[in-house]
Amino acid sequence: QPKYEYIVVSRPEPSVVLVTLNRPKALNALSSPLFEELNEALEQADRDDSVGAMVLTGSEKAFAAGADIKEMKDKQFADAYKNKFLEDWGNLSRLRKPLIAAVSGFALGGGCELALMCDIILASPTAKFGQPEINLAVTPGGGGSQRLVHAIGKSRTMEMVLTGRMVSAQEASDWGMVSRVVGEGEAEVVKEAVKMAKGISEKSQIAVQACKEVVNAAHELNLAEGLRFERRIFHGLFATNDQKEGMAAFAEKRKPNFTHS
Ligand code: CO8
Repeated sequence: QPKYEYIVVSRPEPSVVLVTLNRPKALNALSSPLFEELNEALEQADRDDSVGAMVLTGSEKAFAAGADIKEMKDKQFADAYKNKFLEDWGNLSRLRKPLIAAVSGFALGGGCELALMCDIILASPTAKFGQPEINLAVTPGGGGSQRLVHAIGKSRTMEMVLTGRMVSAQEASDWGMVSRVVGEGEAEVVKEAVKMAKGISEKSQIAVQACKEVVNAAHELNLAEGLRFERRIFHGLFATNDQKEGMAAFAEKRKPNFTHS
C-alpha cells in the first residue's frame, strides 16, 4: 500500500528525492489533500540527513494546471479566512534544502506559483507558464503577483496577470523566469534536474543551506541589510570543518571530503 495517493516519491539517486505530482486526470490540479502530501514528503526529505536536494515534477502534459477549481468554486470568505485557505501552501518555501522544479506542459495559476516557490526552475520546451486567475475573476493567491515581479519585472507580470496569456518555455527563459530550457520533454528535464540535485548534494550541505538563505534574503531585505546578512553568514562559515576542508583541498590540489559539519 503506497503511502501517498496524489504524489509519487522516489530516490533516483541515494542523495536525491524526486516528488512527482500524480493526479493525471485533473492535470495535477493542486487540491488540499495533494498539497498536504506534498508538504509532508518534502518536509520529510528536508529532515533526512542522507538527502542533499529535492526535485519536483509533474507529467509531460502538466506540471500543475493550478489550484483545484472544482474544490474552490463554492468557498465562502468566512470559511477561507478562518481556515487559512491555501496558507500552508507556502510551507514549501521554508525548506532548508534546495528544491528544483522540472517543468513540462502546463504550469498555470497555482502551478506556476508552485514552480516559483522552488529554488531553481528547469523547463522542457513544452512548458507553458501562466497566471490565468483573471479569467476566473480572482487574483493569483500563491505568491505569483509578488514572486513574478522579482523574477521578470512589473510590466511582464502585469501582462501575465491581467491578460492570463500563457508564456512559452523559451519566452520564460528569455525573461529570466526559469534558468534554462533543457532536453525535449519531461523525461529529459527530470534527468537534468536530478543530475543538478546530485551535484548540489556533493557540496558541503552547510554551505548549500547558507547559500540558499543568503540568496533568499535578497527578496526580503533592503540592500544594506542584505549585504550585512550575507557578510555575517560568510564570516560564520569560518567556524565550520567544511570551510577548512574546502580551502585546504584547494591549496593541496585535491578533491575535498566534506563532512557537513
Ligand atoms: N482544477 C480542477 N480541475 C482541473 C484544473 C484545475 N485547475 N485544470 C484542469 N482540470 C481538469 C479538467 O476539469 C478536466 O477534468 P474532466 O476530464 O473531469 O473534465 C481535466 O483536468 C483535463 O482538462 P481539460 O479537459 O480542460 O484539458 P485541455 O487540454 O483541454 O486544457 C488547460 C488544459 C488549458 C490547462 C485547461 O484545463 C485549463 O484551463 N485549466 C485551468 C487552468 C487555470 O485556470 N488554473 C488556475 C486555477 S486558479 C489558481 O490556481 C489560484 C491559485 C491559488 C493559490 C495557489 C497556491 C500555490
